[in-house]
Amino acid sequence: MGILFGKFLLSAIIGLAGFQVSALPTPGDTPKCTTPTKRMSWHDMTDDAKKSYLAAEQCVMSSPATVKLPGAKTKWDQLVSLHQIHALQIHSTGTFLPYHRYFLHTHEFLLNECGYKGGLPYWDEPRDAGKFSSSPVFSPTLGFGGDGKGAKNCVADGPFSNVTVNIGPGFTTQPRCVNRKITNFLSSLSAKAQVTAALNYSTYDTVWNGIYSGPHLGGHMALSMMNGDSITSPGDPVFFLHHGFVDKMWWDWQAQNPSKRLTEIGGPNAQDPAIGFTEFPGGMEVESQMWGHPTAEMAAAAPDPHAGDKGNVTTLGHVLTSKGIIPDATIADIMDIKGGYLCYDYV
Ligand SMILES: [Cu+2]
Repeated sequence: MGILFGKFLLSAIIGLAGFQVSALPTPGDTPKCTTPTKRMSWHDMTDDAKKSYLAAEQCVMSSPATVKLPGAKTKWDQLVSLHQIHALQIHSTGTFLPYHRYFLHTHEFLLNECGYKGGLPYWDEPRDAGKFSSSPVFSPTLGFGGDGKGAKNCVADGPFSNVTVNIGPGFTTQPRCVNRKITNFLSSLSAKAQVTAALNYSTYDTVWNGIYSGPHLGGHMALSMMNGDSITSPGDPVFFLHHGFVDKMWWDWQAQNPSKRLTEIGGPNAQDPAIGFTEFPGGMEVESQMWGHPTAEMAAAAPDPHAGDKGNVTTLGHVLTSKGIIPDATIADIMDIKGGYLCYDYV
């Protein structure tokens, strides 16, 4: 009787302990994604959703910085600065797609802090290919304002006409306006045929560059955000709609073969000095004539491009950082947009 009771008590304790252990989060645990937020094209959002997104973006731009980053005065500057210090490791590399996915997530966190509760918008660019300037994205009332005006191409109408960005151009930190220059004929590079061609590659090693050099670059050329500055283009909030589309392209490719493509990663994790940005000739040193070199403070803030990789090839262990705006993650965490760490879907 006593032994039996003892055994019962023992198994009850083990059971209880087991229950407690499984109820507590353990390292590596990610929450389940049960109700993914919907990321919609700007075309399809309600007027109220557009207004609420634009208001939150204005709030991010007028909120003081909370994390120390070189030259950053506002939360908006923090985002631009993050892109600036990472610029030579997240473009023309295998980390291009994962870092920008994490970067959108960091932006989403700041929008949430400013009260925006909907899913991030993206821009379904093929719908406007060849005629970007007539897109609803550039509405002065329910969009991002129109084409830039004057010698500096400053956006002159809409919610961002009086915004100052303190990061850039290149590796400098000088106050300037939100600016863009739309070129309609270049926006035909965002047509459906170009997107299909980019997603036709069968391996990650080839598709990242198909997207990067194809519709991604085409959009940047057609919009010339922040004077076409590769280092600080996120200063124009249209960047985040464009990169929402870039992220959607990667996801569409992943979803064609999830058993393989939710874990497939590769490519270099930093620019080759002899090549630099693949879209410009001459290599890093020649290209630095366009945007200078990172200052000592920027170089010190830039993360180790090999962190988590044990070499110069991008792996699932690669560390993604926002320097404390949100916690660091690994590429493994962000591969699945409905994996738990991330929880959204494109509709
Ligand atoms: Cu970028």
